[in-house]
Amino acid sequence: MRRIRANAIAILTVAWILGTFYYLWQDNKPQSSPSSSSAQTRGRGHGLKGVSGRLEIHRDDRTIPLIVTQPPRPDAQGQLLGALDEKAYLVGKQLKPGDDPYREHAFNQQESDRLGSERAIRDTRHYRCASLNYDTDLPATSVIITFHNEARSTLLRTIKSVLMRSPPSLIQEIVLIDDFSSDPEDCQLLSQIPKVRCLRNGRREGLIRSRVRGANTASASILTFLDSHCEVNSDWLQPMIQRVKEDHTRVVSPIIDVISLDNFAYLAASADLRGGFDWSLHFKWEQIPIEQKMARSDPTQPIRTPVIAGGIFVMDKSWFNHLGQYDTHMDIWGGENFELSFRVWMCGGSLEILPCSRVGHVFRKRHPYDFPEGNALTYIKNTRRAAEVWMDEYKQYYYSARPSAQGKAFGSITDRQTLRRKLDCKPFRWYMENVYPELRFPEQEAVSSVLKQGGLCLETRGTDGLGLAECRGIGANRPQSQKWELIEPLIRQQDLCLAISAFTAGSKVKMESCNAKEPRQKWKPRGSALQHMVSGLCLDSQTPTGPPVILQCRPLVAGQTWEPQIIT
Ligand code: UD2
Ligand code: MN
Repeated sequence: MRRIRANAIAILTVAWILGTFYYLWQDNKPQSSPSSSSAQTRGRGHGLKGVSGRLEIHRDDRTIPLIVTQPPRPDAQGQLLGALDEKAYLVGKQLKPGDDPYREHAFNQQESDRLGSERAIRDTRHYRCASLNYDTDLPATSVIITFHNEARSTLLRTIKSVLMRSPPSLIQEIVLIDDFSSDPEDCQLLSQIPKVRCLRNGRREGLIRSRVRGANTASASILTFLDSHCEVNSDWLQPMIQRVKEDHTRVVSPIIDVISLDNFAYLAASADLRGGFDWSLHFKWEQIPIEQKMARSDPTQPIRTPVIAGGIFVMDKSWFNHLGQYDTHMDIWGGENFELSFRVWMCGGSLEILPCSRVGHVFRKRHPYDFPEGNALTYIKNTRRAAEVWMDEYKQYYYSARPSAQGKAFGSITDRQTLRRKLDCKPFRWYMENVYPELRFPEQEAVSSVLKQGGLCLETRGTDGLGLAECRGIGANRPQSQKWELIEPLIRQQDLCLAISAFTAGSKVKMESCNAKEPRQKWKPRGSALQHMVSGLCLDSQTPTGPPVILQCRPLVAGQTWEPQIIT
């Protein structure tokens, strides 16, 4: 009887230990649920707010996290905030009974106040990040936080998380720029915290000029920008400073986790996203292209991104200055992230997201503050400036996507155009081909036509074949196999594009998956001929029955004469 009891106890003990290990392992292992890779776009009340939240639903979104960032040691607590009376600071601005907790900040202030100035959060990094090593002599940074009427609890939590979760030697200072908030004490009182400095604007400047002011007074050689409602996570800073130290032309940002605007839960964002946009210059998170995803064997590697969200990034100070800081004629909010991103890429730098750096941010659905010139006009002014200076002939797509921008004032851009020339930046076409080839051209540009030669039409056959055949159907009733879209440099039919098989004369032309970056798919019209851009050879039907090839261009030769005829 005793033996049975002993055995039962032993079995239960082993089961309990195994269970505990399994539980811990589940929590720490890389996320594999399908939802973990899906970007979720949050609603946008006014249709202009450019940042969408992204959310990873965790099967184990428990209230008590197992892997948490280290809270500060109790003895370090006293020194952390210096002379600041934290309680008095927070109580000074609490909600009164009956107040709408969302009114002033567009997030649930009551929840934020209830949380206090610090809390443990889940370490959301891939488990492999924890074993990476960084240089011991990384340079220190100036953290720049600009704000206009931020809630005291979120602002203080941002600052405290930086002080608690960064190696102290890396934080040279925290520069707060109070962008003319109603109460100057929101900022002033915080300068009692060691390393924290407070600058107040004498009038509302907007986040762009405020950041430039902060950068100009920064004493460290590396700049770190943060929004005023963030919480940084374990080891957030080292990966970013390391990358910038290795190459000062890199501009790096963390994965931005989501802090719920309702209950302030800290939620891990998907690690498979990068920054993108549409032609109206509306920012969006998007999946990393499949080829890049397949090529990523190491989940701790940086992710190249066409644009950054804008609020959270690290940049070398001399590189920031060399590249022209920001366009200070942009007002209040919006568009500066495109301008900076285009400029960095086109003028010799790069942008990346570092998966081993995580920072939480409260994504909101509306702006809690006013825009003196109105929200829409300000966004148009700022994005028009970005488009006019940087997008060359591609700006026409911006205007077709945002017709209301035409004729709206945007001030003089001479200074920024001079800057672009002085820096000898590459054309926007280069950016499109090398950085963001996945950006589709607007639908309305895709005019369908037939490619006629004599009485015959170019058509596709089988999976990748081509040939000439009798033109069939009238107008929109043409068969799909004879409908072409000429969107420079591609000649496409749905997802397939005309491609040469080799760069030599006589090489066959066939169909393959479209990729605007692929040199074999680049064509341009030359008189009535279609010239392959790289080889300089022309599309030639050779014989009416055989597949087309590329041959030396010979003007007006029947086999090289193609008349695109638009299908109405
Ligand atoms: C995102 C960026 C934000 C900025 C913006 C485009 C993130 C996490 N956030 O919008 O940093 O790039 O896109 O412009 O990527 N502020 C001022 N003065 C103002 C208005 C705002 O100081 O007149 C402060 C504000 O208190 C906040 C920061 O600027 O700390 C960004 O504003 P936001 O949080 O409203 O912008 P967000 O996160 O929607
Ligand atoms: Mn923000």
